[in-house]
Amino acid sequence: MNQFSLEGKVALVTGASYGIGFAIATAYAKAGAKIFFNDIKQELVDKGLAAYKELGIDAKGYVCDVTNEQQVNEMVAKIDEETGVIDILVNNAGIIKRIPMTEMTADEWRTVIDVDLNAPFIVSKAVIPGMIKKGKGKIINICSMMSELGRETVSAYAAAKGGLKMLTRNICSEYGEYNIQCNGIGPGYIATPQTAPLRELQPDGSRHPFDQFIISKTPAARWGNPEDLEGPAVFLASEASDFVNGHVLYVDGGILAYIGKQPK
Ligand code: NAP
Ligand code: GCO
Repeated sequence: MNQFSLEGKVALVTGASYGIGFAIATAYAKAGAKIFFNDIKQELVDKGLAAYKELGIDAKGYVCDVTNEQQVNEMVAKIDEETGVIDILVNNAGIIKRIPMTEMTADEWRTVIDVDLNAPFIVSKAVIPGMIKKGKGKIINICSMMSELGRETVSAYAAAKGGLKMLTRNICSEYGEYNIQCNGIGPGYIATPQTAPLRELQPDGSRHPFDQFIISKTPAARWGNPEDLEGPAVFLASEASDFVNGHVLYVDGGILAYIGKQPK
């Protein structure tokens, strides 16, 4: 049996109407998994369904706010009833607010922590009992460079993603004995709507200063694409990683290993 196959597996990828989640879910479908995803708005779920259909993927979409425990529990129960226990959970849904910390309100802070850290707890808590009953399961948390590094204006996001790295290790520690593997993927700087403001062309047509900064900090000298995450995500969802647990796999083109290109 191909140890990278996801044939017949039930995969829930949160926030996967587009972006990184969509790419991961698409890769899972190509590996044989049944795809379930959610988004906050019906219009985005519909947009996602159409995009999956265009690729020949018969995904199922739900309107569900991952910070709402009742909505999450109802979604997981529906998937369980209609198709079966969730084998693979990807906690992908996430937001960022780029505000200097001293200018960030407590409510803005709480909103980021709620989506990026509390929600992975809520969704993981909802799926783990079924995985225990089934005797196996895979949870993949989408972490970040900010699970390891800080930078100006992203205090809440970095705190959340740092916490998500430790939640990953704790789920590994607490549920590894039930043959549940919980790992993280730490994408580098990926070209999605979330990072579009950092790549906007300047009025004079030049590249955004942050864009140039990331190019100088990445040995691969390019932004990542969502497709760069597909192989690592399939690996962590498959039997090939059954003895990999509590690990964050950084898919960053080498950023974390590199001091950065010296200015000419
Ligand atoms: P994105 O383009 O902004 O997509 C995020 C997705 O999450 C959207 O579908 C969004 O739906 C959904 N979402 C947000 N809040 C939600 C909620 N409360 N309930 C349900 N869905 C919700 O982001 P992305 O770049 O694909 O990033 C996906 C994940 O990767 C995030 O966790 C992000 O932190 C992480 N990440 C991104 C990068 C990068 O460079 N892009 C790098 C490292 C890590 P709506 O459109 O309805 O809000
Ligand atoms: C930012 C970016 C990053 C990326 C990602 C890097 O403002 O610095 O949005 O946070 O989204 O998390 O791994």
